[in-house]
Amino acid sequence: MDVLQKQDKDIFDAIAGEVRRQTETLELIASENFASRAVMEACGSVMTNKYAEGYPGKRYYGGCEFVDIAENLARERAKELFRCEYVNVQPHSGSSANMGVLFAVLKPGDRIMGLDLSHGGHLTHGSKVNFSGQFFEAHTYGVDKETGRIDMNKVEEMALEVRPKLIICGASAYSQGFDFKAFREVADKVGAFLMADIAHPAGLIASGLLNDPMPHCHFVTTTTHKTLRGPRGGMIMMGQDFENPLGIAVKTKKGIRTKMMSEVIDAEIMPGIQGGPLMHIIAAKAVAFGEVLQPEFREYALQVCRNAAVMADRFMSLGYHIVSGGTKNHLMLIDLRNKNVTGKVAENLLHEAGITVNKNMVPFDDRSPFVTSGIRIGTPAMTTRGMTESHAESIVGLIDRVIGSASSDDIEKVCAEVREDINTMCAGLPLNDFGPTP
Ligand code: DSN
Repeated sequence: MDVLQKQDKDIFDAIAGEVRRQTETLELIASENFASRAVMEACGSVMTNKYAEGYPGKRYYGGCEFVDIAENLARERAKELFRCEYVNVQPHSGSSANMGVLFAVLKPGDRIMGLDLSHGGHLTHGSKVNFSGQFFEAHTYGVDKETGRIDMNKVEEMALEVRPKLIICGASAYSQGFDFKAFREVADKVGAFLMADIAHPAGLIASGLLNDPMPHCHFVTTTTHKTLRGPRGGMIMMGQDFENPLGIAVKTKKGIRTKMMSEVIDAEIMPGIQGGPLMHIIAAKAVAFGEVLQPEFREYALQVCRNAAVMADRFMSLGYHIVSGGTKNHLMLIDLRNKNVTGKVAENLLHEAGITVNKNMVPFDDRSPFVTSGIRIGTPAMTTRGMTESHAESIVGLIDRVIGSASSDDIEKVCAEVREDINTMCAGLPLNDFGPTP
């Protein structure tokens, strides 16, 4: 980074500050991770200079022979990883991937069903402040008030009443697995498409640790930067391509035929909603998928789950309420109402103590999204740093010290002491396979 340091000190300093922040504090945001040096080198490569609208072998620009190699490798590796027949690696984000599918198979005003944002869903699953709730008539299902878990009988009941064209399963703050087979049975009963958004647990699914959506869902979308530990981006997959039942006919040399769904999705991503693909990011996706295909990645994914399970158990033994009663994946949602602390206050105090989490709505929350009654905690990033069960136990103790002292006069002192413990815990643990300095 010496060129950047000489040319633009302000940005260099901001990046150096971020490196220090990531290195010295504990990252527990469930959707964040630390990409490898190889992934970051591809992100920072000359492929950022290239326009390549279109797809490998069929571009609107010349000079695409090397970016084609990168995109083909990303596609082939993703197919191997997720055992799927079709993949589009061009979506700039998870939201773009979801938009690509929704716009490809729905018309404005069509009905969709997804998990409510305040019950662990995502903005793009039908929230009123998002395109998914504005272009479409969105109906959201929730978790059961007692168990905190999705009740498939209620999902079916709602689907029979609403008769949606698309059902979305997947979440950003749900610590149980999804029964994709049961969702498909519901979708088939009402003639709906089924889309799984596996942005959060993708790395665990690729490692075979959670149910596989591919045999059951028409579409599977993901981000590439969470448990997959790649560059920031999105992707759309189909276990099997199929003839588009919406029946858009195309003229070919051999006559008229119905478009395949892969063609419809490809066209929706480009030119439908995106222009030139981010070829440096696509190259980095290929690198990340190459890493996930290595046996060591499965070990990493197992440790992510072990760390989360230990934390959830320890929290519960200290009287914390984990929504859904535990975790089967990389995250947990803690309802802090019995601790008399809001999510906002907990997030701020933990930040003072060198621990980064995000405030999060909990099911049936009576506070606004800016305040909330909960926090979400995830283990992908700490596990990348090499932390194991003993760290997980200590971290819960430190979080409990801060939250338990929230209304005491000593809180500043407690945060400062915890911050020192966190610095000591993080010292000597590189973020990934690279050292702490830029
Ligand atoms: N913002 C992401 C998360 O934190 O889960 C989802 O898009």
